[in-house]
Amino acid sequence: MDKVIRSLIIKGIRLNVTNNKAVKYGCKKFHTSSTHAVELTSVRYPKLKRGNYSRVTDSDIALFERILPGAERVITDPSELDGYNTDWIKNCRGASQLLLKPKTTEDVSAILKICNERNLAVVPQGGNTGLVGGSVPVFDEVIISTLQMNEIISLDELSGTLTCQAGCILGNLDNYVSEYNLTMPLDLGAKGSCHIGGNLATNAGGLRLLRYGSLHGSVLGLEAVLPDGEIVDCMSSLRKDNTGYDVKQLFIGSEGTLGIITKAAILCPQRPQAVNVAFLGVDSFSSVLEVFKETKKNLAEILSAFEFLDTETLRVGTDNLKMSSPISNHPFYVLIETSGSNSAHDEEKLTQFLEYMMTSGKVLDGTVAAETSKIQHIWNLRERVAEGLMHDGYCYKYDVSLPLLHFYDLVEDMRERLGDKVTRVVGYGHVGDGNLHFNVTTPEYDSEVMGLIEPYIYDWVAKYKGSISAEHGLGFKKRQFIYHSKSRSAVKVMKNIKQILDPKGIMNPYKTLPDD
Ligand code: FAD
Ligand code: 2HG
Ligand code: ZN
Repeated sequence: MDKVIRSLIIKGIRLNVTNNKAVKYGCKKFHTSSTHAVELTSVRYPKLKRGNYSRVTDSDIALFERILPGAERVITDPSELDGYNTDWIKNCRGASQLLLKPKTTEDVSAILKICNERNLAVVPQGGNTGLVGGSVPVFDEVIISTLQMNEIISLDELSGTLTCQAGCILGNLDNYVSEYNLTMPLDLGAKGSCHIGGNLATNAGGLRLLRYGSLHGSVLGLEAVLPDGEIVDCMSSLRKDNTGYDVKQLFIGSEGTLGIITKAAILCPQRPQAVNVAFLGVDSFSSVLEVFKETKKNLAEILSAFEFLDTETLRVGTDNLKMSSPISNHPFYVLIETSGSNSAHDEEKLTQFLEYMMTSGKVLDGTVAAETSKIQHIWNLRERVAEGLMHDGYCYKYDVSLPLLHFYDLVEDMRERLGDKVTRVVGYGHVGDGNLHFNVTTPEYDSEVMGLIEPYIYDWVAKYKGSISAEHGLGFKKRQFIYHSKSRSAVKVMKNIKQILDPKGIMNPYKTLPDD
């Protein structure tokens, strides 16, 4: 035992707010490489037909220039548009010839009114970090970007309610509220680029959903503009408000298909004063589950994240991003984060827990971060997987909810099915939320590999009553498979709502809802 236990470096730490900010809340901006190799979506999906929308004319552009005066607000230069036409994961590329950058809700309203009257299709875009092709045009939709809608409007310190425009970058908001000892209720690897409006539109989950719950609970108020330009004001900041239907919820997770979110009021929890991160090696996925069960039992009130990576995922960091692993190689790794208010108490609890897990043989090796840089390093191994996978070439990305008992069977089954046709098959994600990130890579897009993955994977997930999209949404790429996870009656209600709010279908067409 003692060999194994000796390799556990337990050094509890106390992170003050400043440390914590430096470690977890740095705002890394993503730099995307050349988009030239990305095939146009309309070419890759030749059966998809452009809707019967108008095309942008010179007089439309002149009108938009009058609504959005000043430099850099109406973009028509094709080379500048290229990055906005292409998604982060380089799977989808549209051919929009016009990007608009409103600053205010009124700007958005005026733009949409014209688009609706002219029957011009639009795609709302935040930080363009979405992973399902929802944020870029499929054909030539007008891109409406929230890049210039980045004002923090107010912070009510007493209630912890932050009110801001939709284009504020998540990491910037977190830095801002940290000055008041508050934290944003969500955190994700794309925090340096993604906008809060994009987070709401995708109902993003992220690394702390286990602790703070989904955005459906944290958003107290929301403002959105409907396709006809009408401004829907649901900007209440009350915790409790049961006056009829909760209209704001409709926009959370609607992926830009119902309207453009322009403002939000978000409830920010108290920032934890003590944060510890453990990185553990285990021998099997059933051990990951054992550790999860024990973690909940022993660390319940201070647990803030429970993530796992398989050994191939860790290699993405070590091979592609040249990062080092803090522990020796194992089939699976678990990342546990605790966040509390009493450092000594949390440290003691975590130390005792890990000692117990090591002696019982459930954990083979582990380390607890003692310094800021080490905590950052451990989180990077997890948060930068999506970035590292891109180094392999093309990435087939899946984000599913599954019952934990069948969680990893999917990865093993697919690995066998795909054999040596692919570079890598990886499984990782938010075990604590029952959310598996399953990714496959090849040097370039391969339709044979795609044919082996889809629809097989969706049938697999449906068999176990999982969800084909746990947190990334349906966007362009998954919408046709919606019936694998949603009943016909529920989709019918969705379509009825879409018809009422967007009768001309100009809002983000070809996304979320399936074709009839
Ligand atoms: P975009 O990508 O610009 O848009 C996403 C969708 O929202 C599109 O359909 C778009 O039309 C719509 N939209 C954007 N802004 C608005 C608006 N103001 N009004 C209406 N519709 C709008 N997701 C998770 O859930 N959890 C994670 O842990 C996670 N980690 C990620 C890590 C990395 C490295 C990356 C690249 C992505 C990750 N994502 C994750 C994906 C995730 O969906 C986004 O990062 C984020 O929520 C999207 O925000 P965005 O501003 O980039 O939106
Ligand atoms: C994460 O949790 C993101 O890191 C991205 O949701 C997942 O790239 C992925 O598959
Ligand atoms: Zn995720």
